[in-house]
Amino acid sequence: MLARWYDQLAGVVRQTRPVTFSRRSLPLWMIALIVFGVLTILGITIGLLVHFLVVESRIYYYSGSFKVLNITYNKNYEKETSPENNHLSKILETKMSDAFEASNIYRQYINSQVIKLVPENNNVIAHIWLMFKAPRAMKRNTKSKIENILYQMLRKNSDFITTDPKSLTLMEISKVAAEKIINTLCGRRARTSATYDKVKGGSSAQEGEWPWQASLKKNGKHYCGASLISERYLVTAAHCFKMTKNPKNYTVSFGTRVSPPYMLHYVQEIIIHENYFYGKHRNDIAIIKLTEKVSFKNDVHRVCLPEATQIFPPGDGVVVTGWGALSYNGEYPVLLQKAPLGIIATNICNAKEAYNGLVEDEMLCAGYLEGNIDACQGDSGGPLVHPNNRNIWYLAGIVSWGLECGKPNKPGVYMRVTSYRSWIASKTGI
Ligand code: 4AZ
Repeated sequence: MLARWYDQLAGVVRQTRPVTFSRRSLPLWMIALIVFGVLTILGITIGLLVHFLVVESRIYYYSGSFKVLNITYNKNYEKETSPENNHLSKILETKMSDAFEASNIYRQYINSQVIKLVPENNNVIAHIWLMFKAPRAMKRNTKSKIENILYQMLRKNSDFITTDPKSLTLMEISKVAAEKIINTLCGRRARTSATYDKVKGGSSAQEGEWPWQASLKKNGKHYCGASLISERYLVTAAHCFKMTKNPKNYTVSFGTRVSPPYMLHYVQEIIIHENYFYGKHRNDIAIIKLTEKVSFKNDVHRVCLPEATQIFPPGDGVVVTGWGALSYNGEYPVLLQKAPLGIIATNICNAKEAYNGLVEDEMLCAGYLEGNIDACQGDSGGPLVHPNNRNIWYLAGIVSWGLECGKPNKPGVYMRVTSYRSWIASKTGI
C-alpha cells in the first residue's frame, strides 16, 4: 500500500510543469506609497510605545511596614482613633512625606499614610500605604527608589523616634487591594482628589467625598440624614422617628444622589436615646441597625467616632452635609450638599441675642453668627464632621435643631458626639 501511494505521488510530481513568473516592476509612485505606509505604521507604533512606556504615567500602590523601636508599649496604639495612634502616625507620616518631597522622585509622589500600628515585643510595627505615579518603563526603578528613600529615612533617628531600617518591607499592591485597605478604615477617602475641598459656601458634593453620609427614607421618601459608623450601624437624630418607630417604614441609602436610592438597605432596629422626649432638644440621638451589612466601597464607608475626651475647639472648621432644604421651607436638592462651618463656643451661642441659654453642654453650635450658611430641614440626623491633622474625618456632631435656617445669631445646633460616645458604645459595641 505504502509503495503504490508513493508511485502515484511521484507521477503527479513528474507531471507538474515548472511555473514561470513574469517580472513586471511596480510603478514608482506605488513603491513610494508602500514605503510611506510602512514608515507611517512604524512611526505610529513606536510613538504609541514611547507614549505608554515613557510618557504616560500610571498610578502604583504599595504597602509595607517598618519597626519603631523606642516606644513604651501602650495598648492604645492599636486603637484606630486613639490620640496615641494619631500622634505617632502623624510623626511617621510627616517623616515620610518630607523624605519623598525632598527626593528626586518628588514629582511621582502622591500620598503616603500610616494605616495601622501593631505591637511586637514592646516595639511598634507601622504598616504603611503609598501612592505614586510613574511611566510603565520606570516601574521597577520607582519601587527601588522608594525603598531606598524609606531606608535612608529610617536610618536617621530624630529626637523622639528610633526606627529600624533593616525591618523595612515594601510590595506593590493592586488598585483594588489599595482601595480596600482605605475603605475599611474610618474617616478616610480612597481618592485624593484636588476638587474635594475647593468650593466655599453650600455646594454639591463630589462622589466619594462624604462616603459615610446616608439618607434615611420614610416610606421611600428622604426624611433625615444619618452617618455610617460600622458595617451594620448608623447614628442619626431621635426626632427623625417622631411619626413612627416601626423599622419597616424606613430604608437607608447612600451615594450623592438621593434618588433613585443607591445601595438600598433595610432597617432591623431603631434605638432611640432613653432620655429623649419628643418636642425637647435634649438627647436627640438614635442608632439604626441595618438588616444586612453594608459592603464598603470608595463612595460608601464609615466615619470615625471621636473618643469621649476629644476636644473640638471653637473656631475650628467643620463641614455639614445633607439633602436638606436649600432655604427654610424652600426646595430640596437631588445632589448631596456640603457647607463649611466654624465651631461656635457654647457661651457665645447662649448669648441673649442668640439662643439665650438653650444650648446645653451635650450640644455644639456651628455656623456663622452673621447667618447664611447652615443646615436646614431634612438635614437632621446627618453628620457634622471635623478633619484631624492627618485629614481623617471624625463625627463631631449630629444635625439637631436651630431657629429656621441661616438666620443671623441663630446658628445650627448639633448633638455633641463626644458626650454620647459611651452611650453609642453601650448600644453597638463600637
Ligand atoms: C429641621 O427642622 C432643622 N438650622 C434642622 C436644622 C436646623 C433647623 C431646622 C438648623 O430639621
